Amino acid sequence: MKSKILLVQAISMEGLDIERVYPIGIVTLGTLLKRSGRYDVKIFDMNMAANPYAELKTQIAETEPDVIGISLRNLDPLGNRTTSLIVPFAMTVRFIHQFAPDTPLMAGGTAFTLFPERLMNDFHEITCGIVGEAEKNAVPLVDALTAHDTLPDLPGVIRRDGEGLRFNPPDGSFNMADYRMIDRDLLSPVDYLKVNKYVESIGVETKRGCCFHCGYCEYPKISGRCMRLRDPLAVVDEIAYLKEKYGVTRIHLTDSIVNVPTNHLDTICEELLRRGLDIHWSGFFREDTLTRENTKLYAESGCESFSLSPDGLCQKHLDMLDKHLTVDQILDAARVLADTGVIAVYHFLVNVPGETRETVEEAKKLIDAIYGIHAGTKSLGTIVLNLIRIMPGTKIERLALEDGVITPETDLLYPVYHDPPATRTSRYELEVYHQTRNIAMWNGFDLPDPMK
Ligand code: B12
Repeated sequence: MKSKILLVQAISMEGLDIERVYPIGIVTLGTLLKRSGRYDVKIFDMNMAANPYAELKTQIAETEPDVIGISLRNLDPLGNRTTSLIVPFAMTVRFIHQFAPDTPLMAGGTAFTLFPERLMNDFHEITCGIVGEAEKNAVPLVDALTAHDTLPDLPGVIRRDGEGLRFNPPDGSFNMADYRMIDRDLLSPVDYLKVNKYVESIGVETKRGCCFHCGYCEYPKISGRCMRLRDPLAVVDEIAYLKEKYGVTRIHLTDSIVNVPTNHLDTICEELLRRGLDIHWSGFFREDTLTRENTKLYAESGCESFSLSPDGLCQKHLDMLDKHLTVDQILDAARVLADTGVIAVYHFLVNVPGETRETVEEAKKLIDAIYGIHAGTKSLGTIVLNLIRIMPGTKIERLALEDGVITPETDLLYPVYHDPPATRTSRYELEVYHQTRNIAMWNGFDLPDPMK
């Protein structure tokens, strides 16, 4: 007889009006367990439930699981907000323990991966966890949980050992050439197709890992620095299947950076065109590999929004953030993107280490230049200005400690932003500056020359 596994996607957002995301991580885990042939898997996404805690109780009662898994995707909503998603996670863990006190509870997901030891120490209800990807360790771990054996010390597994913890760091060694399309029948994408206004709720992976070293970023910690690629044709097979089986026509390619290496994305787009797959897609792009030819290819193959995260609003900031990018490269990319007519959205960071009156004025020049370039085709979706969420182990954490923005006692599990008081208002000044231009662009207002 098969053992029963209940997988729970913890609350990933604040409020109900926020854009939802199909939980590809937990569905990947469910697929691995189901394909082992030893498990019946049920997935419950609390984000789609009208009354998530009551429905969780019902799910546990109906399933009577042998093991429960909980996925924590997000720590907090970012975007300068101070709400913590650890709060609903804590409540969920406690409810699970109350309704299924003897059932082993296994945790995982991107946010769990960022604070595994801390979360295991804070929440004793969690039996064990997987840090990073689950492809090579989930089945042996669940086998041991169901057999009541000692848990295996495989890379990525964190478990209790008496009063302490044993943690074998992940090695990111899963070869993405071996990736098999996940079993979305475990959680139908159909319910996710009508819930959002902007974001493509259905994600497809084309690769894992990120080779860049941006000073604030945790992506390499989550999936490694080596970019591991899926077969581009298999990616298109998956997109075609999603369209045919579930009617999915809008897809987010979930890679850290979708257009590096460039030829990988180019092959995917050429194949989308060759098969005449009429779908819309988006992803996060790096600026310095965008050309007139490849942006045209991306647009023709269905790219409906170019998301960019140049981050630095002036050269000094770009260098400090280790972006290995120049202001000119950002503007060159803006020009080729604007010519496609497809919406571009730029994400920048404000009040970063080294913010001064001069950097704020430089930032205004870059904002003007971007608006100027996109004005003709009205292709600037928006500019998003965020503070840096300080994460452990990053260059920004080190600088924030040196500058006294945080102290060694500052608890980074909960949202802490780099926002030194002396330059705190630069964010609002730049927000007014860009929003005024945004409204003028979309409504055709004339603006006085900002330089006068
Ligand atoms: C793609 C992406 C998006 C896309 C999603 C589009 C879509 N339709 O899917 C967009 C741009 C919309 C987005 C939005 C947001 N995102 Co986002 N996103 C990502 C990104 C780049 C990839 C996530 C992904 O799909 N990975 C692929 C899957 C297969 O991997 P996985 O989830 O890690 O799952 C594996 C393992 O974790 C494990 N696993 C997963 N669950 C479980 C459970 C158990 C029990 C076990 C054992 C194992 C396990 O097994 C899986 C297979 O190996 C990550 C960063 C990254 N590099 O991971 C950020 C990331 C997850 N996002 C993040 C955040 C914060 C957000 C937003 C709140 C940002 C915002 N303000 O809008 C929103 C929230 C949206 C929502 N409703 O949840 C943060 C979360 C950490 C944090 N700081 O809180 C990350 C880590 C980025 C960051 N800034 O550091 N995101």
